[in-house]
Parts: sequence; structure tokens; C-alpha cells
Amino acid sequence: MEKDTGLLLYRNMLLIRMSEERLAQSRQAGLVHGACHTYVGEEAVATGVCAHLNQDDMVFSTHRGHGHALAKGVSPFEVMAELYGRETGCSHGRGGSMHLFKPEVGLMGTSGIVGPCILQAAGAGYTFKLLGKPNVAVAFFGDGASNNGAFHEGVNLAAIYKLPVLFVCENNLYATEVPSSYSSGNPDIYQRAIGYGIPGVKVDGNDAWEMFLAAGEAVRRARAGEGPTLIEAKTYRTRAHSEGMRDVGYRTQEEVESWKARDPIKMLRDRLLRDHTADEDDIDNVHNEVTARVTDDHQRAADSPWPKGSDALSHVYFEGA
Ligand SMILES: Cc1ncc(C[n+]2csc(CCOP(=O)(O)OP(=O)(O)O)c2C)c(N)n1
Ligand SMILES: [Mg+2]
Repeated sequence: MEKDTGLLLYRNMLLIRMSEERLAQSRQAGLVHGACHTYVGEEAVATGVCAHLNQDDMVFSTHRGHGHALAKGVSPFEVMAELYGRETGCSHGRGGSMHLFKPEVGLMGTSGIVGPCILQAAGAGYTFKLLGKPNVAVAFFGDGASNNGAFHEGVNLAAIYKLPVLFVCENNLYATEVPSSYSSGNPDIYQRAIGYGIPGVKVDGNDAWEMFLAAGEAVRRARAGEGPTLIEAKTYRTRAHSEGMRDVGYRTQEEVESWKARDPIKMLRDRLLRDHTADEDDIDNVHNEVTARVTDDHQRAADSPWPKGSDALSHVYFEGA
């Protein structure tokens, strides 16, 4: 692992973690309007994938999308201001957590509807292919979404046309409170790739380096015209399904603790130090930089103006040419 790559992955995971811990506090303080599904514990997935993408590559995301947005290059300030309902948010405070958009960096939207991101990524891949563009589209989605009809339609379409798409299933073992072992005939979702004639890869979704390597190969394939890949990232959310929801009765404390012991940020830190890729000072520097950034971005977001009532009808329909 190159030092620069290792520290970039570490930095981006920490940026997501600290931003969301700040958002969770802000929600308790009444600053967040609407739902807030955090990605805490799953940061390695978006970080490892998005490290290979440029601004013209497109990401289609879910209800649990803060990490995808941040990894794709939306700033903590724009994400926080959006959840705080401010004009400076990436959707001008109109959308909140599940309507984060920034097409300029390829973040094509988080969404409260479970499943369609799979179809949208296939559609974007089709566009790239028709226009002869060298870009890739990525759908991030959960184990729950993989049981939605959109999964079959989107993956099959991408397979037959060899579209440049990554289907990244974040299997965190539950859809809200329903275990995937209950709702899936075969909870090893990567094995479904066989049915579509495309590669299916199982990855430790808490291992940023493994995610980076698997995504690198899938992006290479996509850009080379070899078609889509289904990546199943085995991971876990360590906070409640959504902030403020109860988190008891469907999983055990022991299970949560066993996954916290495999925290993706801690795992990468241990690897960086063990392999002498980076030292404690390097890691402290990243912590200091990210802490200062998130603190400052939160304050600027909280101090930002509300949208004006007179602007309520702007940004509702596309007005550009
Ligand atoms: C089409 C649709 N069906 C149901 C819901 C209600 N719902 C919201 S989140 C969720 C669970 C999704 O589980 P998964 O895809 O595994 O994502 P996770 O929350 O675990 O990240 C469901 C069923 C929805 N938002 N949209
Ligand atoms: Mg899930």
C-alpha cells in the first residue's frame, strides 16, 4: 500500500465518521430536520470505491447516503447545511438527508426510495456507452434493496449490454430490523452474479484496503468495456437504523460489539502502523486536520441563512438549458 493511498483512505473514512457523529449530536440538539440514517461502521465501502472515481463518474445512492456523498466529494459543510435546512446546503436546504445532490462532482442523488438507484446507475452506464464516454456509474444499495425487482432489471440490463457499472451491495445484515438471512433465499448476494453472467465478488466491507482493491478491478473492467461487476461488501451499521429509532429486539449487543471490534477505521489504522506505511504522527495529523475541518464546517452550516420564503418555488424544476 502506498502511503498516500493509505492516508487518503484513512482521511476520507474519518471525515465521514466525524461528520456523521457531529450530525447525530446535531439531531439530538434539534438542528436536523427529517430523518438521518448514518453510515457509521460502513465507511470503508464508499471510501474504497470512490477513491477510483473522477467527477464525471456518477454515484447513485440510498437513504443511507451521507458517506457516499462525502466520499464522492461533496463537502461536510454542504451536507450538514442541507440537513440543517439551510440555503447553503447542496440542495439549498430543500431536501435534507435523502435528497443530497451535487451533479458537478457526480453525486446524482441520495434517495428515500429503496431500489431505483440500481436502475439509474444502469441507465447512466447506458448513456456513457452510447456517447462513447470513458466513465463509470456506481449504484450503492443495501441487502434489502437487492430483493427489490429493480435489482434484477438493472443488473440484467447492464449485463447484456456490457455497461460500465458497479453494483455495490452494502450487506449490513439487516433491512431496518429484518435479517437478510430471513428475507433472502441465499444471503450471499454476490452469488447472484452467476445468474446474470457477470463477475460477483465478496469483499470484507470493513477492510478499506480490500474494498479499494476490489473496486479498482471492477472500475478497470468497466472502463475497458468489459461490463459490470457485482460487489457484495459484508459490513455492519453500528448505530440504529435511523437516528432516534430504538435499536433493540432484533439484534444482540454481543453482535454489535463484535462488529465494533472490527471497526473499519481502527482496522486501517492497525494495518498502516503494522506495515510501517505510516506512523503515529501521520495519523495524528490526519485526525487534527479532519477534526478542525468538521468543527469549522458544522459551525458555518449552523450559522448559515435559511432559504427565503420568496424562493420557495425555485429549485423545484430544472430551469437550465
Ligand atoms: C421502495 C421502498 N420500500 C420500502 C421502504 C422502507 N424502507 C426504508 S429503509 C428500508 C430498509 C432498507 O434496507 P437495506 O436496503 O438493507 O439498507 P440499509 O438500511 O440496511 O442500509 C426500508 C424497507 C422504502 N423506503 N422504499
Ligand atoms: Mg441492510
